[in-house]
Amino acid sequence: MRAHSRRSAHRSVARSASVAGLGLAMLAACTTSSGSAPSRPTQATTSSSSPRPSQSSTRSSSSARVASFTSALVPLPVSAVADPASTFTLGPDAQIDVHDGSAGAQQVALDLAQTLRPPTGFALPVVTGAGRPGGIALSLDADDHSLGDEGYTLVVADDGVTIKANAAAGLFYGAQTLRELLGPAIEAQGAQPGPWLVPGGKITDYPRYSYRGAMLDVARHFFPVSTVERYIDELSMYKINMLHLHLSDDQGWRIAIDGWPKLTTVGSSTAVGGGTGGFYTKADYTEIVTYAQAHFITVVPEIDMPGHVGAALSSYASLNCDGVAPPINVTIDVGQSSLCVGKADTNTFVRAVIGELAQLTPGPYIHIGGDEAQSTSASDYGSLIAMAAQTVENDGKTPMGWADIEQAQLPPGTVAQYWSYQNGVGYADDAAKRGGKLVMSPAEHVYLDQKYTLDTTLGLQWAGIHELPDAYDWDPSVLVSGASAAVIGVEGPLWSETLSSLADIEYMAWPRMAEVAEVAWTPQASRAWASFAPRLAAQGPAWKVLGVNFYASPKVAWPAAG
Ligand code: NGO
Repeated sequence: MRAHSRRSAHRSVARSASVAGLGLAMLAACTTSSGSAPSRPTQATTSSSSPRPSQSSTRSSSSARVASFTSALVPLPVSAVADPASTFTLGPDAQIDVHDGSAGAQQVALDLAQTLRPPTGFALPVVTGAGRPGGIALSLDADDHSLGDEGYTLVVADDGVTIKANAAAGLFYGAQTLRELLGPAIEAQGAQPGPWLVPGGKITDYPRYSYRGAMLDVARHFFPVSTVERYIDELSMYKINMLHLHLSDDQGWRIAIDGWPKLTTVGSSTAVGGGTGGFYTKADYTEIVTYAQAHFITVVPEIDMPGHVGAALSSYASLNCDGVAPPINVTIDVGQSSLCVGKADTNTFVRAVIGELAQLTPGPYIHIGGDEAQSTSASDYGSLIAMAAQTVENDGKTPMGWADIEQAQLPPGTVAQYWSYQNGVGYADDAAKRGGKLVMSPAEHVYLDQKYTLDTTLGLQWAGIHELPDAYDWDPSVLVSGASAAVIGVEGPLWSETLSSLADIEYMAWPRMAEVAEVAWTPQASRAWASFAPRLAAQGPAWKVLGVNFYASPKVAWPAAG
């Protein structure tokens, strides 16, 4: 399957930065770019297990790794009951049984096999059947409504692992949990010595929120398909299910639109600081969408309007009120561009772009931006956003926008993305009152583009300095009082004014995106930094094996190089 070969390709690229053997030695976290701040003002019910006795001298070296059932799990499951008397050993004759042979379960089984085969060196055939002792059984007959479409149960016994779910997404998430239980060496591309032990117990798990998102700004700097797919690989390990792509801004337009060729010949030609541009062809975009789907991630495309639209204004003079196309503004100043509202060409443009994106996008949402339109009058803003949102609705999708869109008349189901700037709370309150939904991206917690410390070379700092645990220590349901029922989830935006490579993306995203993932998945009552920090530390060795350029925050006791 295509997704699998892609994943392998990315993993081998990643491993070129890795190290020999188990790949567990420290990788220096390096950064390559620098940036400056814009002028924006600041404003479980889980049970623990005791260490398992090692069963042989060869296993004793792994006993620490399997010491506790949940010690490596991010996000923390809803319920995990250890069975210290049991241990499953994945052996050379193991097979992956797909109980009902359905296509969705088959896809998950093949994906899991693709991950497990290189490090184990085992054949791990995927077969249809009821589950043979010594193997991994996947089944879609969980028959438990409380699990929903994304939940799963995972039982680890001496004689096998069984993952059950109501839908394929749940099986996929169960498989991600199994990866974590197997330990970091399972992420390696080359054969590892094993043994492959899984601590015994039972997990019952399902997400707190249905929208668990990451945003990638591919407009300020363009990132190729392979980089986006690599980020998808990483996000999917943490049960993230939405990828919001910020496809246009002042500095660049990043998707081909039929009938508007200058958006790419002109609008995509550069990036922040005058750097190299780029754009996705429709085939590229479809490839990203398909790759994301194979990882149970839905793409949310964003075209920002009526502000943050400089690249389009530079491409087509007719979109400007004075009929003159300005040069592309490659600075990171905000609020200087606006579509010419009311002009026939503007309406034609907005409808064409939304229509094509709706055609290309299988997911339910089209994001229309709507933030920081400081060069648009209030009445123009209201009419443009209302028209764009209605166009999305007419095209069969649900409109989504930064919470500022609450200044306009919106279709009832429109999703507002709270980012806590200026009147953010007021807008979020308005969204809840009109019966809309909210995705929470408070800049002071989950803006992954903000610096970790004053010394961080990459990143901005208008929303503060975000060391750990800033992205972890908050509750999405209480930021806007009275709006908790409207909250459908959480998203970690990664703006790219200062980021221009995969290494930059990874450095700013990890470990903070893992914090966001647990905020979005795990019940609030089960979350505590003291429990999370050691589980986060356990991700470090896996990231090193995968070659992920994460920030080794001093707030976490990362395992020593081994
Ligand atoms: C703001 C702004 C973006 C910037 C980002 C940088 C929103 C919604 N609009 O967030 O254009 O890139 O901050 O942190």
